[in-house]
Amino acid sequence: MSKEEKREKFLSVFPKLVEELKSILVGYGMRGDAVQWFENSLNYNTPGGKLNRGLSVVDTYAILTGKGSFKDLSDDEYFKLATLGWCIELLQAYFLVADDMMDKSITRRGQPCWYRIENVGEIAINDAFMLEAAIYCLLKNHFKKESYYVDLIELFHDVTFQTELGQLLDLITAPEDNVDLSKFSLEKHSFIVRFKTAYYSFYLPVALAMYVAGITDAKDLKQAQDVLIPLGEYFQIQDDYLDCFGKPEDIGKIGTDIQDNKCSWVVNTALKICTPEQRTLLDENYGKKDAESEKKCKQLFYDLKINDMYHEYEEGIAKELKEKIANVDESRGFKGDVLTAFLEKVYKRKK
Ligand code: DMA
Ligand code: MG
Ligand code: MG
Ligand code: MG
Repeated sequence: MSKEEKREKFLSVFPKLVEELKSILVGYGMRGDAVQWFENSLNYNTPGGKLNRGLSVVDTYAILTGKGSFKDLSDDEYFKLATLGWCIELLQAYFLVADDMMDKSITRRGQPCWYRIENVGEIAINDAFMLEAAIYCLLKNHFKKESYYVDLIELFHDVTFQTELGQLLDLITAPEDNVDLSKFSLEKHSFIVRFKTAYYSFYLPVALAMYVAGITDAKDLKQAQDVLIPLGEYFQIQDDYLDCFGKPEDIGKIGTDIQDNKCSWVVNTALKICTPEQRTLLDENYGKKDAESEKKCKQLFYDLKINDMYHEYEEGIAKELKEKIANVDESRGFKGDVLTAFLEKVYKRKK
């Protein structure tokens, strides 16, 4: 099955889940306009991205069970795995709706951020909560009878909390009114991004598929984590890089990290190599809420050849991760190919 066919098949499951979620509201006797609102929020915020996280649940399961091509999965099996995949996409939707408000972003996936839609505004906060709640409605409807039901719930809860801790660090390391670049470091950055991105984007899809496949030895979950967390860090470094150097038409969003005073990989790398004069320019312009100051910072990042350092980093980390994957112990049923599939999805991405 081609990549595009896999995506279409996965997308075709979503409307069924939307109907199922709507019927819960109808069962509570909710008014039609409320049901319609929830449906609009689900459809606006959940599909429309790359769907890497959701698709990876099905992919990982197929690799672990030796059903490498999707066509070997039964319809029921596929639907279950895809439902779990959509649960991660709902978690992602929940985080993004809130993240865009907190980061004051303008666009997401090539359209206005949800909170910027007319008549939505701060109702988006409640919509975010409802996107999260939808996860547990779906888990209950489809997995309650499984022996691993509690494991799935605990995994979602743990990973959600880890992400929220990461978001907390991301936000309090970037105060709006007090730019102090001496507080930034690549070590701090690494810690933040592992929490805000790596657990839910990389560890979660694999761990979910492992539970369904029955490959849940603590040693195997750890093997997965030992590669997926640094891989997730690499992914967020790409996100930071693309925020500054990517094209909005490719990444579907307009970068905000410079104006938001974010402790991003780009500024941390610049801080490591800049001259005292360049440092003064950054002190005076980074985190300022105007396009002129942002432009000066961006120009400095170009002058410092952050692009070259990024490509160097990318080659180094890809090599390191490949070596780690080569050393995976497959004796209990876990497969290094699961991790290779992730690395290939991420390596040299432009969006
Ligand atoms: C991403 O941080 C983390 C979460 C949990 C959404 P970010 O603000 O860099 O993401 P984006 O660049 O997509 O707004
Ligand atoms: Mg953001
Ligand atoms: Mg953010
Ligand atoms: Mg970003």
